[in-house]
Amino acid sequence: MDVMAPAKRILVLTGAGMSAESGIPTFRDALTGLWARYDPEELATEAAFRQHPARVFGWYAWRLALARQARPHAGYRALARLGDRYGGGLVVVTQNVDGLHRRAGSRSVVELHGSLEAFRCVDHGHRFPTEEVLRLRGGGAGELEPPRCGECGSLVRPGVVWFGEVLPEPALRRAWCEARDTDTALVVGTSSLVYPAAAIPGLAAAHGARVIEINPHRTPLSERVDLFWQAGAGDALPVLAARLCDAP
Ligand code: BV8
Repeated sequence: MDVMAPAKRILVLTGAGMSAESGIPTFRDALTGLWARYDPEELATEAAFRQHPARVFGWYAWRLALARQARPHAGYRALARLGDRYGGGLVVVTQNVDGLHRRAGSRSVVELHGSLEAFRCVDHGHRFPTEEVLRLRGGGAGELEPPRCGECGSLVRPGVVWFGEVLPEPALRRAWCEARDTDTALVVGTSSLVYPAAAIPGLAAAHGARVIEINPHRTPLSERVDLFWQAGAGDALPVLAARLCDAP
């Protein structure tokens, strides 16, 4: 923990494990029940959506409802507290699409992979109201026919970044800049398997940053970090926040 004491700037990179203690399954186990037989990388693609729109849209509508019901746990609140303590010196770069960092009060959040709250038409990007998606009712087996865009009649898709799609340029640019400028990278709840997000800790380290990982399990990043803290986000982050915020 003392490895973080001299931190002037902190880049926090989070993944699905950050939301596990808020009851949202991690990406690799998000395919529970109805979707258990699919590989997430198969469902989280435009091709899968165009081939099986009701299956893919049903999965995202289910995840949106789950995210809306979820409450940010103590680890989220600890990151918001650290954000208040470090002001502009702390940024949360998240791979998650559930919106929980902002709901917990973090003000500097970069959403690399979009948001479950954003829907748009698959062909022209016309925005579609989230509340209308929440009012839809599926035909069973978790499937849900996507609505049609009121402007052009195309299918409506979730506003997330699918595999094979480029990340939003402003978000990616901000993440690269923060990785180059930070002196501490805190990597929480990610399997460090999906790129380009997984390249962020290495970029920070290449520019002299210390890297700390919080995860109950080891990952491909674990042997390259300055400190591997084997713990859940909800346990470790409040302890870290108390140490850094209450220190004289
Ligand atoms: C792209 C939104 C250009 C959708 C997601 C090299 C460079 C660039 C691209 C690639 C590359 N190599 C391969 C690629 C292609 C691909 C990729 O990375 N594939 C992987 C599988 C190898 N990348 C892309 O396609 C990206 N696009 O680069 O565009 C391009 C285009 C074409 C070809 C080449 C390049 C787009 C990637 C974004 C995809 N969208 N999400 C949705 O949410 O449905 S990715 C999605 O999966 C998540 O957002 C997240 O990023 C990822 C899942 O990872 P995690 O968040 O880490 O979750 P996971 O379940 O895996 O792990 C949870 C962890 O939590 C575990 O370690 C667990 O131990 C831990 N944990 C559990 N409980 C707790 C905990 N930790 C703490 N506390 C707990 N309580």
